[in-house]
Amino acid sequence: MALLPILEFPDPRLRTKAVPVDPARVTEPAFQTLLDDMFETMYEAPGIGLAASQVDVHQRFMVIDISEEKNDPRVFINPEILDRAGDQVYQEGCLSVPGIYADVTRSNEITVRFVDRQGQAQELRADGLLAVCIQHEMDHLDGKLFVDYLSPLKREMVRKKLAKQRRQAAA
Ligand code: GNR
Ligand code: NI
Repeated sequence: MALLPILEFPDPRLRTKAVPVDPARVTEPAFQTLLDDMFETMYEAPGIGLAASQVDVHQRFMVIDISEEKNDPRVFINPEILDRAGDQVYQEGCLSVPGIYADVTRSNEITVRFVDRQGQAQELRADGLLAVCIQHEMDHLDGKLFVDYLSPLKREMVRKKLAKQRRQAAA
């Protein structure tokens, strides 16, 4: 097991569009180890989701666990949203934009098709926080961050605040 470094805004690598995973590779030990390392990194952070893009792996998959007890690990490989309904507003944060929180409007309910960690195709209807998290992680796979939903002025304020946080951490 290993903790992986998490890329932080405005690192241009976070803008990479991830490519699909070959489903035949999912059960290979190297891929399974990467999933375990991503869960360890997410739990340690701590976070409720982690997209491969955030650890500089530009392939379409993510890990999620929204449970209080951290005992409900979920893997979504090659996720696709088949259907959406309604809107919800949630105050989001991101491990790649540490210490920043902002309201984002997303679909309230989604149906997602994906491959699980056994390499099996699945379909899931999700709502609430799970739906928010799946949509947030899928944005990462397309090189998109939640701060992209803010005005350019607010995003610039976020960039400056993070730069200042880093200067103070280094001093
Ligand atoms: O840990 C996280 N919390 C969170 C809260 C509200 C909406 C989305 C998230 S995902 C985030 C972890 C992360 O950055 N995943 O990419
Ligand atoms: Ni994020």
